[in-house]
Amino acid sequence: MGLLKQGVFVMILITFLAMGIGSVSAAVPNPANGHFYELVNAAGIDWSAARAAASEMTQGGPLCSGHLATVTSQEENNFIVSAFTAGALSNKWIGGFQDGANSSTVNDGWQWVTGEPWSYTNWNSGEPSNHHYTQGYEDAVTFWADSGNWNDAPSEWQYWNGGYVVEYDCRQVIVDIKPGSDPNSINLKSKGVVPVAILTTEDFDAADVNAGTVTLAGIAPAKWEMLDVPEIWDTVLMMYVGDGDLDMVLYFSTRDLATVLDSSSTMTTLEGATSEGGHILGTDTLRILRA
Ligand SMILES: [Ca+2]
Ligand SMILES: [Ca+2]
Ligand SMILES: [Ca+2]
Ligand SMILES: [Ca+2]
Repeated sequence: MGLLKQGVFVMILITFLAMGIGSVSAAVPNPANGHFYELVNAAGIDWSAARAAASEMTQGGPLCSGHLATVTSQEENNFIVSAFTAGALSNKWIGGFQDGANSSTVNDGWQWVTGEPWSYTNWNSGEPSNHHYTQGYEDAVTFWADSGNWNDAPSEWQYWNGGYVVEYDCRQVIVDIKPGSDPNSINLKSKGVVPVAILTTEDFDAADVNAGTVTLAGIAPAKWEMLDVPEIWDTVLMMYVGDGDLDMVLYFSTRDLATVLDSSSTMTTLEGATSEGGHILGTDTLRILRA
């Protein structure tokens, strides 16, 4: 590696470290709540930087942004430990903290970054301790070494084996109402069906969607199939063509949609789950005709 290349490599490394992103595990879905979890190894990251980095991360798109994991039940704690192992979780931050007014105390004012109620706890024996109060109060939660239990630690601490657990409430997918046509006009008086595609992308396979769980504006599809929908503009053919990957196409009865959409509808939401139980979410625009 030449000097210049080395310099570029170091700069890239520094950029990654500045973002608080070291090695990131693949997101693991928890079928119990549909949320996805990632363990990020980021040596030397303090709790506030981890909180900021987690909030910048997304799962598929901005509708599904991350936050430091909020571990609000024994089931959720068990899931995280089984997904990543207690050893790998040692000294990794999660989303529990004390605000400034309560940071000098042991038990008061603990809360979650999402505002979810603070009720379940999994403190290691003797924790929370507020032990290192001279080095900044112990006001943030990490996993204790090799146990899956919790420790309160100074939020300024930068563990050599640090990092954090990110939780996403969903995974965003790309939804295309009436693939190959734009705008997505829907005539609510028609008796046909509206095709709606969930696109396969570089990091998402639409075949992983459990079609039986999908709804559009709360409506279940009449039928579905896998096919490669027109999605790329071909400048030679002057038309949209497929990209070679199979997408999921779901067909919704216009009469069913007419019960929930009206002439003011300009956007609608598709929801569902993957076959592994992760919650998926996507939106697309639409234009209602003759409503
Ligand atoms: Ca949670
Ligand atoms: Ca404290
Ligand atoms: Ca402690
Ligand atoms: Ca495709």
